[in-house]
Amino acid sequence: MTGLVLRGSKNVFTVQADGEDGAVECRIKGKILKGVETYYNPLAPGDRVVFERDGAHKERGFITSLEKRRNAFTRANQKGRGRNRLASSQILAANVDLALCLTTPSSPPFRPRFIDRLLVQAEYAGITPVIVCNKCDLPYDEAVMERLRDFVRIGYQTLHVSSLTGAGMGALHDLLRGKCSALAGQSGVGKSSLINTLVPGADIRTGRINEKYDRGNHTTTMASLIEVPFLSDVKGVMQKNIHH
Ligand SMILES: Nc1nc2c(ncn2[C@@H]2O[C@H](COP(=O)(O)OP(=O)(O)OP(=O)(O)O)[C@@H](O)[C@H]2O)c(=O)[nH]1
Ligand SMILES: [Mg+2]
Repeated sequence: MTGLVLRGSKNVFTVQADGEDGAVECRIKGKILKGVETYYNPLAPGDRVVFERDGAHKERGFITSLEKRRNAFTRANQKGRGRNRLASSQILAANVDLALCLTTPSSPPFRPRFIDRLLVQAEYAGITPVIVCNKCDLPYDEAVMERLRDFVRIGYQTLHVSSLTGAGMGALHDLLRGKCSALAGQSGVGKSSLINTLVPGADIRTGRINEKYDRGNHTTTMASLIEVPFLSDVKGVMQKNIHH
């Protein structure tokens, strides 16, 4: 059987079987998965896999191979020890059309270097990046506006949205329609909040901005592929924290 990896940790992955509704909890069969490159982690949301169902438990299975990836959105991983450059990279998401680089005018503070890094990661993978400035209900400093305009000047599409007020959501819908997108940005920029706004009922846990340090609390710890059902042709939004 074939299916789509929705999420997973080192050993167990949730796979949506093609043509079926329910998900299957799959382990990797054997020590090394056929088709996997030497990344720090074997599989990521968006990967397409071949798997076998467990005869005794219909909701469990074994992944036997990985279908060739169209692209891989990765980040350097300090935990990696391999001599191979790829061995120290973590794959965050596979087979994505858009990388949404999420930022904020403040709370947490605007960090253009963080956006630079996400843009490089996306460009390196051949994935189209789009800058999404969430919390546009908060005031913008002129210096922040100027840096955002620089990104526009060098050719990057930039949206301003607010998951709190719903501002800009129409433009975001138009951007996401029919595409599979990876959502990335520092803790507290509102990745989970944005998905809760896009997917009514998703109920993803959100965190508070730590007042003393003015940053997020790393509330979400696992990437997952989430379908946006009311836009029937939207394949999914991937959500992942990136902690540099
Ligand atoms: N003012 C304002 N606050 C927002 C908006 N979106 C999210 N927030 C707040 O920002 C805080 C962090 O939001 P989260 O959605 O948990 O952020 P996250 O990016 O998922 O954070 P991690 O899971 O830690 O990576 C919460 O207190 C949200 O209520 C917005 O559009 N405007
Ligand atoms: Mg989150």
